[in-house]
Amino acid sequence: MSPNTWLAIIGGSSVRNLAKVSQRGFTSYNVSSQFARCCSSPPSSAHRRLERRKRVEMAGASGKKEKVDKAGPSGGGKKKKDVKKETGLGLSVKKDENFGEWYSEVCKHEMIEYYDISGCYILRPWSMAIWEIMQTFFDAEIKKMKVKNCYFPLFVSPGVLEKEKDHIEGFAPEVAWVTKSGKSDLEVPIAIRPTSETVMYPYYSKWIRGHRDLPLKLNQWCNVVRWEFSNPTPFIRSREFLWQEGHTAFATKEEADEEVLQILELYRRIYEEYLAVPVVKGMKSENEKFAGGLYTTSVEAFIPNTGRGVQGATSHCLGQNFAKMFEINYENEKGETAMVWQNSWAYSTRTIGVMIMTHGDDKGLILPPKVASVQVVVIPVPYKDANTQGIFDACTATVSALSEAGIRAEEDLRDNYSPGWKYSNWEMKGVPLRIEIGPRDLENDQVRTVRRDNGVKEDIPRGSLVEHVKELLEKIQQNMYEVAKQKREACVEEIRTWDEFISALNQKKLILAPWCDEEEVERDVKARTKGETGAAKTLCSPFEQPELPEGTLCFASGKPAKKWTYWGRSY
Ligand code: 87F
Repeated sequence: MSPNTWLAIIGGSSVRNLAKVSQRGFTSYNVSSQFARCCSSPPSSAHRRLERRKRVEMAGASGKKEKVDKAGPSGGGKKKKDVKKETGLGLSVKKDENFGEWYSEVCKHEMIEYYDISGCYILRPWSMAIWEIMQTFFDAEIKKMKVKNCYFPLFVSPGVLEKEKDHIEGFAPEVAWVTKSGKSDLEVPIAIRPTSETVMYPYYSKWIRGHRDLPLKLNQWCNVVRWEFSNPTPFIRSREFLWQEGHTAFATKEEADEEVLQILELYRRIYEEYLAVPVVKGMKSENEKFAGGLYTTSVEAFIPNTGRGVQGATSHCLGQNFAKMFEINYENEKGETAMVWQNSWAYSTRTIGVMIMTHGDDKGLILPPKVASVQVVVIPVPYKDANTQGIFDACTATVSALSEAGIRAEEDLRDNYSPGWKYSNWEMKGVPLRIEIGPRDLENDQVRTVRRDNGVKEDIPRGSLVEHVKELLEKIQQNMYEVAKQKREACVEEIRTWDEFISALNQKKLILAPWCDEEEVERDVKARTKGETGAAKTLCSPFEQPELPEGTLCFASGKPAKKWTYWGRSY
């Protein structure tokens, strides 16, 4: 592998482009300009470039195959009619009509900002808060398992990457390299971590000496860089993303096996309990597992609108492959030299993209209460002759009462927006519950609640505000999960023959098929389904297996089936 064949990224040009973008100042939040967003001044070339790239990147969410321009940081791609209509409030496209554009628009309110380097996105506070809530949960859980946090450097020397070249070979085109400092070439180019096995394991070899050094359980919260060339999509596939990566070493395979499943269960909980997204736990096929490991387990989600599966998180048992490569040996109780058993596991900011795709609707985002940084927004509804100050005070008192009870609540007392505009704005941002307070509510000592998930309105006495709101938030969380699960279940199709498989694939189904579990057969299915929208592959073999009657045949090869496996196109 010559560094020349890898991508070199460094230098000042991107920084200069960034400066241009930030001078545009085209985001506007006042009432009059909301109907003419983006259109008030002639777009600069940086703006035009950014807009062009956004169109290419929208195709990513819809799952269409579009390539990122390999030539440079500005991306580019084929020209497409700009379909965005300015309708002022709300979204300009419907989820069912143009999923890619819908996703992009929803993300922009106010989860991400596009950046002038293709495949890179700014995570705004609205999405970062969600990441932090999941992080708090997961971090506490792994600490209960005696995992310790650490931080290893971002840079990888070519030497250690080379050491691991068998497993890195397939990934090599995605490794980004620093080749210069200022104007001079570096003597030795330095890679930017795409994952940290090669960064961490030399030190595992140094730190693990005797059986008392085991188990070693480390985790780091960090960013990684993978220079992808296809379908950049906010959160789902970006060139830099945030994740946690856990790397553990044990004396026995049994301990490693047990941890793989403990971690996978935490990933299930993140999706199902926090993000209200149903997932399937299962085993990856030989083709789809992490090549450097022994076996890979995953949680898999499904996006009904595009008919695509999405790998939610992975928990790998690495076996002793890396221990061999990096000489991670220890002296066991009998005084013999033994090799460690290792695991690695990760979930990333992709989780947020899956959540947006699952729950969003034609009004915008819908955030599950457990991850929403604002769970309740309180909006005053003053009328001409009403006691405006009294209404404002009631709003403030409501927020205080909710906040004291540990509910994340905010008031919107801005006087330059109408209540109707505020309703739409907070709906677009996905706040799970809205409270409206008007003159009649003040008279009746009540507030009006409006659920974001189903629009149901209710008047509740202020005396029981906190209990009611707590209950409502729990109901919303539960309902979002149930609705998402029903939608996914409606897409599952159990098939037995090749014709049924193709028909289900064309209908964007999540296919459950009896399979012989042979690598060659999966490769063949991929080749036979390759087309515009990407090939079908295995997603996982669910741990919960339906009964497989004796004599059931593989849908693709006609050989005896060994297991039920989920198949589909995927992100
Ligand atoms: C891209 C470039 C270089 C994925 C890559 O899943 C290397 C890699 O090793 C690479 N993309 N991978 C596999 C990552 C495996 C593993 N690493 C630790 C995980 C969990 C956390």
